[in-house]
Amino acid sequence: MQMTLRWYGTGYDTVTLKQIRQIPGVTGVISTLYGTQPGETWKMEDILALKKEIEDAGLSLAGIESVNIHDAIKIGTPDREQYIDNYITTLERLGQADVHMVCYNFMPVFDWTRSELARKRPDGSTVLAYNQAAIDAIVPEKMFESIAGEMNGTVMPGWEPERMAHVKELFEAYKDVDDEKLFANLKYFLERIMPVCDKYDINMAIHPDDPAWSVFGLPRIIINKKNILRMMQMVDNPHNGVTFCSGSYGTNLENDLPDMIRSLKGRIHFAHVRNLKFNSQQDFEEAAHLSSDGSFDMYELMLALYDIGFDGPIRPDHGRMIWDEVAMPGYGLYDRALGATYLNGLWEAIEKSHERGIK
Ligand SMILES: [Mn+2]
Repeated sequence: MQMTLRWYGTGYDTVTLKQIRQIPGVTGVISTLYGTQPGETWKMEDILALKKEIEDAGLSLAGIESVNIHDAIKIGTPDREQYIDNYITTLERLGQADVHMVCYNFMPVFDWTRSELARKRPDGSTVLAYNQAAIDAIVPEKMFESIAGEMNGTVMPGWEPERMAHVKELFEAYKDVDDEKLFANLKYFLERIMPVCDKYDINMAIHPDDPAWSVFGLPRIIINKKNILRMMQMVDNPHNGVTFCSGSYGTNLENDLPDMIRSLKGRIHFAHVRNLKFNSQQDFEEAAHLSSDGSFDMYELMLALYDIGFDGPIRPDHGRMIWDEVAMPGYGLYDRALGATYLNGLWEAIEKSHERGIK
């Protein structure tokens, strides 16, 4: 595995590449052209400039998170052809620039949902949190306003004001899209892009829906083992793979995370590792990465990744806001650096135990 950190790019991220390079064991970043809109074709010069900036800082561009999917592709309207063509061109250019992992998601309207971006924990740190009753009390059109004040002046991925201004129309456009239609539209998209992925050896890594159930009545399909295996089988190509995000699949306590990892052997191209603390089934908050701070056994997750021979990029996921840092919620430097170091420690211990025949 390669330990990485997500980085939004100069002008968007409060964290610098120099700071990232100083985290022991972090050798790459996962980035994106943050200023582009879903459906836009990425310019070669922009891709190369991003790559050069990262490499000049002594790091590698380990993959893209994300190349976002235009709503027309998810809804399946006739203009999807043009947007898929644009996506293919972007993939082609990424391949030519020697980038081989692309994370994306197939969630309607909202990329991810939290009811709070700065819930205070007993130690004074703040974290993103989800409370179903709070979500149920919000009309979707007001969702953006309800959290905009907690973004610390940043624009959060999937919550771009340009898209959020049209939430009502988006809901209308998705009204005939149910789970089956969404599966069919995903299959159509994947079949169209697989040839370019084969040509340039690009691993597509779908990010699970977060939380892993329907919110505001919208369909959600990348939520559990049954559905993700269905998705792997419906386009049975190793380049059709997943981002294993423990904090997203883990929102549903019925998901057995180590078992899911083992069942996806060979198809996990990217890993997000994060811990959650459940106060009830309907209320959880993002904890520190350490097992004892949350509800997941992080050793078991890392062991499962080791056992399947995972060799892709991995990153600590959302961190707590600590030590008075002001940054994009979930994406500060300090707690993610602690997370990377902890996950590297677990990995080293697992690796050495195996080498010495201790299980
Ligand atoms: Mn994730």
